[in-house]
Amino acid sequence: MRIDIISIFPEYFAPLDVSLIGKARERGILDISLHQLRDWTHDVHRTVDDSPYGGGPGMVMKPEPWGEAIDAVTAAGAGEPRLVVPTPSGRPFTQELAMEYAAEPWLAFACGRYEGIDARVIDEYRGRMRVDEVGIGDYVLAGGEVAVLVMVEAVGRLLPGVLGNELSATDDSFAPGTMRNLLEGPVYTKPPEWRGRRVPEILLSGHHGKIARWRRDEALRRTLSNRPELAAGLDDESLDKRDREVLSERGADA
Ligand code: 6GU
Repeated sequence: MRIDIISIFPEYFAPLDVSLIGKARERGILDISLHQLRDWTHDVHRTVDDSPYGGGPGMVMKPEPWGEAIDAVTAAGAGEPRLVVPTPSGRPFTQELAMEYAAEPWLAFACGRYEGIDARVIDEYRGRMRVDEVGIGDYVLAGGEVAVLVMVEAVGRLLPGVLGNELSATDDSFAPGTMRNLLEGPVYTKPPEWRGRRVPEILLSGHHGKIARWRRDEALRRTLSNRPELAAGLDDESLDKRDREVLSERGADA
């Protein structure tokens, strides 16, 4: 997969040299290029922002450097990328969208700072390629860079050959399938007792059926406790009698 990232702070992306994503790049599974937006300015100050029309606080990113940058980056390749514009006003980034992106051959990220990018830039490229405005949660970051790090990691780990264990990606809390909309329960490793705390005996029992049932109980309890709106949205069809019992247990706060 090819990924282009345009930003006024390409240094923000140093973490992409490390760990899982760094290794995927070394192996040629991921081809990530960073671009300095200011390289497409023409004034001595390399200006990328200006005051908003209509007034208001902050600054808006000017359309001309963005137009030149996106034209240049997208000209250097076959076809067009899917253009992702990180913004707190975007659609939510979810595991489902990560999986959709993982199936794309080419993604381009346009990182805004300040109050955002002049809206005509998005209108311009919507006529030419798929453009998504995407946010990563209900809080406001100083710019799109950290959101792009989040998205690239979530997408990159789904690419074939990136995870050592190909099963790990499908067993995640949000992956569609059996675990869809259920959080993962607690996990344990050796020693069997640490500071007087025992690992739940069921996990040492070797009863695979009982272990699977216990894990599902814990997943349901954790979902109910940490994400009640997810628990409420669980489809009745996917719940058995025991699931319903666990979900109706009174919590300490009930
Ligand atoms: Cl994508 N950008 C910014 N600046 N803030 C955010 C965000 C993105 N997602 C959540 N908050």
